Amino acid sequence: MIDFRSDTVTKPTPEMRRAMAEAEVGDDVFEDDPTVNELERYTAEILGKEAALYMASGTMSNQVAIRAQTQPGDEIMIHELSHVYLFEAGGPAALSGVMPKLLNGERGVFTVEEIAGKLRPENVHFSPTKLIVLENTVNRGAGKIWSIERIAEIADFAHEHGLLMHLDGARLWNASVATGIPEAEYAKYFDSVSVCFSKGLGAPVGSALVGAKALIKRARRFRKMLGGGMRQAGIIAAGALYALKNNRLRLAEDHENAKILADAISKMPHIELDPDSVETNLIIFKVGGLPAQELADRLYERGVWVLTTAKDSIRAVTNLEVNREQIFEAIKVFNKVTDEIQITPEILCP
Ligand code: TLP
Repeated sequence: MIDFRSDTVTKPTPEMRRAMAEAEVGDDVFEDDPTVNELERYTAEILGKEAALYMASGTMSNQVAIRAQTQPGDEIMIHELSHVYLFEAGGPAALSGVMPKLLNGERGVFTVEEIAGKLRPENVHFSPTKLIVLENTVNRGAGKIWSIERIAEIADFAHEHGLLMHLDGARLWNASVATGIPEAEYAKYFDSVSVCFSKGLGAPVGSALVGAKALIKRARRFRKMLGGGMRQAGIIAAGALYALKNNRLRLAEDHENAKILADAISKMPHIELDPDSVETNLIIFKVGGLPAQELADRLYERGVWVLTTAKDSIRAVTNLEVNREQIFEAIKVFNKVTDEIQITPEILCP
């Protein structure tokens, strides 16, 4: 199978497994696992922050960030398409007791005006707004990259109004490789940043939350509370460290592959896609003339695995497991499948 379901599907390579097998370990709840400590030090250094905390997942990292920076009853401002809001099992409500104020904006990117229009003044009736959450790149925005200027404007507004900023940077590595803007340059606008090792970088497990020492100390307690205090976690941290050292720059290949695939399929019947909208490794396209699931099933039968994101749309994510040759193979399959589709009257008028 050529697996475009997600960049989370990657498996550790033999070299990564070797690094994991040979990792020095200790008890991380006592903070004496040298591999976890090195991963945290190195991640904080890349992000230009004082400290980092290894987490079991991106979800845990985002949720701990929210818990550590809010009180129950507070409000967080967040885009309606964000992963934290849509795909983290109601975590902000269940774990932090916060009220989400939903923001709009094209492909997951919002403006200062959007926030300003929805920010309510201090008043005994209102839930106090504490945190603005951004996602970069935007998953449901088909890998959209935030412009650094827009982030800076929002950070200025946040500081003027005493609001904190959290970045869900699950794919911040992709944004940096695509723009050449270092991760630390993005991160400097945020109080907390979550990054993932288990997506494009190809590690089997883990994410990290980075920020100031005091915040990370507080986050460590909430991680423990949620059951995320791991013991000889150096075994998995070694995979993350290997990924960070070896797989960041190669994300450019995933981006080129996404571009090649998008250019080709955008010309095919039943597919609606602007190839210029593809900025990183995520492609989301509309399907016309048949249900998206049916197109996904037909692709699957021929060895190309994609996920539907709605009744009429499909996501394809290029990743470390898919090489250039397989991209060309996948294009052939797309060609065949889209050519074969007969628009029957039932499909046109179900
Ligand atoms: N995203 C997954 C699914 O959960 C949708 C995917 O296949 O894209 N932030 C962002 C922006 C993400 O895309 C994801 C995972 C997470 C956080 C959560 O990471 P994990 O899966 O490690 O909890």
